[in-house]
Amino acid sequence: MFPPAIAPYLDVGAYLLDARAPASTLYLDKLLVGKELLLLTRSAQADARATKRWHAYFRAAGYPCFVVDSLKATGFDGVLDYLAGLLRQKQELASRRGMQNPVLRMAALGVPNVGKSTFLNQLIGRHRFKTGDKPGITRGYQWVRLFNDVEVLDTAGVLRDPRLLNRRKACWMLLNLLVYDAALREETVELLRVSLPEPAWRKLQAYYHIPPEHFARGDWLELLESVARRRGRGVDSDEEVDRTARQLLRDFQRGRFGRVTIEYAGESPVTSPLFATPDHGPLTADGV
Ligand SMILES: Nc1nc2c(ncn2[C@@H]2O[C@H](COP(=O)(O)OP(=O)(O)OP(=O)(O)O)[C@@H](O)[C@H]2O)c(=O)[nH]1
Ligand SMILES: [Mg+2]
Repeated sequence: MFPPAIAPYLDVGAYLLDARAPASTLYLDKLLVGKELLLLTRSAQADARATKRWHAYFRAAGYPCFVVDSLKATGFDGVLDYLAGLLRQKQELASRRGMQNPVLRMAALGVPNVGKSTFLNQLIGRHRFKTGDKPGITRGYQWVRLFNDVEVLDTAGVLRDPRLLNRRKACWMLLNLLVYDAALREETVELLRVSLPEPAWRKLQAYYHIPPEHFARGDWLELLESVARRRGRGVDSDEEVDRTARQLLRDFQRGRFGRVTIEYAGESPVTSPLFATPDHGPLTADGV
């Protein structure tokens, strides 16, 4: 979150969305309307065709949008060109008004652990912002100069609207945007189960050495049983269920089952209240 007093000085609100679940990770800020830049990040972990559709969907809705992966350093040329274009516009406007040396200011925004600091580090080409694989690494906010005339602001992940958040918790936990919570394990493992495409199932089966006769896609607990059995364990106690669920989620998050997209453009509604869809105009907070 950034202090509201900064908003008028920001030219770009760069929203980092997880390419695997863009609908659940987009929360537009009312202080930055018209300054949005959407970045579909972690794209190397998402299904490439699904990400392409999201990209087209956001472009059709009128938002500048780029597909990036901050660890693989892909997609950054497009972002830099876009920022250079904005800077030129700002310089032209400033010179018409007799002002000199304007600075373009951009804030990286998005849910905890989505990859804001990693994106900025890659953009800057140096490790200036602290990163880590659990939510809540960045505290407060921090400015860094990208070039002489571009400054970027790193912010802490925001959990703002509890009503929207409650419906997204399982998705966030699946993507490691929320720390493991036993109360959400059933919903989260079930979401993983129904989201895995056939090739990912085959990878999962091979990864845990699950023989076909043991392999059941039946329900979330059967899936955990199959995973636990590989280690000669069961899921007879709460602790064992938790241990196995954590392991399964961790393996998914490390990409052991390949590229998996959880939400598809046109199927999962974006519920951020300020978002305007291509067809329906602004949505209400309930996404209807
Ligand atoms: N594969 C992949 N991993 C990424 C990418 N971006 C970030 N990560 C990983 O995601 C984790 C979180 O990254 P951060 O940059 O710390 O996330 P953040 O949004 O700044 O998190 P907070 O400051 O806690 O809100 C780290 O382990 C990163 O290595 C990406 O594009 N691809
Ligand atoms: Mg951070």
